Amino acid sequence: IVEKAGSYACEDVFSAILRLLDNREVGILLVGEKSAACSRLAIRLGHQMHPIATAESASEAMAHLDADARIGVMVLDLAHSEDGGAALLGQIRERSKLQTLRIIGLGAAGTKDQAIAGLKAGADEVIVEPFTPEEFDLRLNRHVRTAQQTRCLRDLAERDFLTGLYNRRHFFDEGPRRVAAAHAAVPPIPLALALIDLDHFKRLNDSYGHDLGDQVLREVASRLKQQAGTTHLVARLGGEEFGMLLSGLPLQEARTFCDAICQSFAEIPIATECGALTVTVSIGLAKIDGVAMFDRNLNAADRLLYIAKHQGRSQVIC
Ligand code: GH3
Ligand code: MG
Ligand code: MG
Ligand code: MG
Repeated sequence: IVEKAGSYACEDVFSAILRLLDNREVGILLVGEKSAACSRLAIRLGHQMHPIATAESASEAMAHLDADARIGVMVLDLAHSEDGGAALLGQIRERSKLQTLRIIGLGAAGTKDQAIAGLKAGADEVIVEPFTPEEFDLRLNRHVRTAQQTRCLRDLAERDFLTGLYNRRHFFDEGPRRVAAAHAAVPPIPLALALIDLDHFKRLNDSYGHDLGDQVLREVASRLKQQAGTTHLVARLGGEEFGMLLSGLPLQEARTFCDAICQSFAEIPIATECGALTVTVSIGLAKIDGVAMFDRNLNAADRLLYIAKHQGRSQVIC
């Protein structure tokens, strides 16, 4: 990003980044005003579909960070703004989701004060000119590795091992956050909570074995994930029970959405090594109507699920 004097050049910084791109898990965001350099990089990388993004301003940087969860490391030219990036760093560190973003500040020679201000504002480290490409390479590499490890630990904490869906812990963390945000929105965003339980799953295990049961659970999870898309939050809450927090759907539309889920399971069998098996689901669906009511709404959905089971399964009760 910093193209002028010093014992390194923009090109060296870029080639250090290029060497890291084998691992596509961690996206890198470059923030600086040297637009010519940034666009040259973009052109070079554009052909290769690497998760690299460039931004010239703080607002552009925030937009990238909001839109692309793969970004794990940010390289920030501290001279990109009058305040040495302090406002951007502060804004980033305020967001819970961006607490673990690794931030490397780049400082011009003779700007030690700015470097310290950058560290105070939230940069993990500041590299001050002059530095060699090798040094930059080593430092960047370390941050990318840390970002990978953090991501790995986060996945272990919030994902379900069998299906890869979010787990119960994450559902109960993220659910109330989404409820609060939806209530704070103007106008408020309607939410509904669906509890989805496989019908007679024990029989399937008893007839075909636990391994096949696992295989079916993975396929069910994959379908639910696809149905939830990026709008709705889906998690495996336990055994053969899944939760879905539906955003932006009033109860009647949520009902239609859940009916479609129910119907698709009844109509489309799951391909397994023991042949095509039809697995139906029952759904209890409750409207969410209070910020601090996540647990209570889940209980309501659970009671409705119980009714769905007693009324013959493969149906939605709301
Ligand atoms: P219902 O329609 O009333 O929900 O009947 P069900 O048989 O699905 O419900 P029940 O609660 O009686 O049994 C749930 C079964 O789910 C029992 C258990 O063996 C199975 N199960 C739970 N977790 C797993 C898992 O991780 N893998 C497999 N293969 N089976 C699981
Ligand atoms: Mg049960
Ligand atoms: Mg069941
Ligand atoms: Mg169950």
